Amino acid sequence: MAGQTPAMALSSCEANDMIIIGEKINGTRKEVGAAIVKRDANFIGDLALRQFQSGVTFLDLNAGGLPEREPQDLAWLVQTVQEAVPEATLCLDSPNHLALLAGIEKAAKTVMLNSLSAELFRVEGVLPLACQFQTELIILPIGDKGIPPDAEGRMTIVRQLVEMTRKGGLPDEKLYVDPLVMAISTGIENGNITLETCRKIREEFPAVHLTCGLSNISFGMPLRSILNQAFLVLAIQAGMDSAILDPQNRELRAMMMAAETVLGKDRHCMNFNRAFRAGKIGPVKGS
Ligand code: THG
Repeated sequence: MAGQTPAMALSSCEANDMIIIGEKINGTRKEVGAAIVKRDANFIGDLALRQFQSGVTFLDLNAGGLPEREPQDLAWLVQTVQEAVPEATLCLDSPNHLALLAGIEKAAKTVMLNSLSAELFRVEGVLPLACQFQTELIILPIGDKGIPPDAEGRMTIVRQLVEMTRKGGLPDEKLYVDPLVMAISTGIENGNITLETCRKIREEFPAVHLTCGLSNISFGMPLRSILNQAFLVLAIQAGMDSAILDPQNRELRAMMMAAETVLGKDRHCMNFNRAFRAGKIGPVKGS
């Protein structure tokens, strides 16, 4: 785009709107895990619809539970969510390629896969699926020796993985690199390491998206939502254009839009004004 300032060039997302991946359908959450076991389609359908209506691009589906049940559980989740919200695009959240394949086979349209890492079983299992079905793909800088403690170590893995996806014919635009967010309560530099990784990825791979599991930052802390908001603002400044989060958290959504606006990613402040007039941010209409 002509006349772009360096700050604007940081964003890979031309339509200045964050790509939100709704986190709530996750079997490790107690009520969701129980609903999956009981095959409670109303409960899951309702969670899907409410997230969709609050504005998400993708709905994350994580079956959790026992590994041997995961393929059938994820297939059921896909079918159930699709019946409740046919327009939704799904993000299948599992390291297990058999579960991902079972989900893909039930899905009406192309999904996002969450995720590929450099662990051998995922390179052998998940990468071929992403290339074959041309899915959107989340990439994690985890290797066979775990998560590298610093940004440069994470970059080494990201470089390896991007080389593999390029070889497999998946365009960079379909990649969502997750720099990995670790709890600030377990390491004082955890936030800074993630932010530094974001900046390096943005610089070296301008066409990829950047996403993360935002609320990991606040595990084990009070006032989690406030910490999540602070981190989201900094991550957006570092080039994050997507996040896995609770889309029904209005404060978080308002903070996200405010950050994009003051960073010059919202032309004529149009998104912010529109969202306010539509009652998507600010006081709940009618109260
Ligand atoms: N990266 C990638 N995928 C991921 C994660 C990541 N998938 C799973 C997880 N991390 C992101 N998903 C969740 C889902 C739920 C919660 C946190 C992360 C959670 N929910 C609260 C609960 O269940 O009580 C409530 C949420 C709220 O009220 O805000 O904690 O890092 N690629």
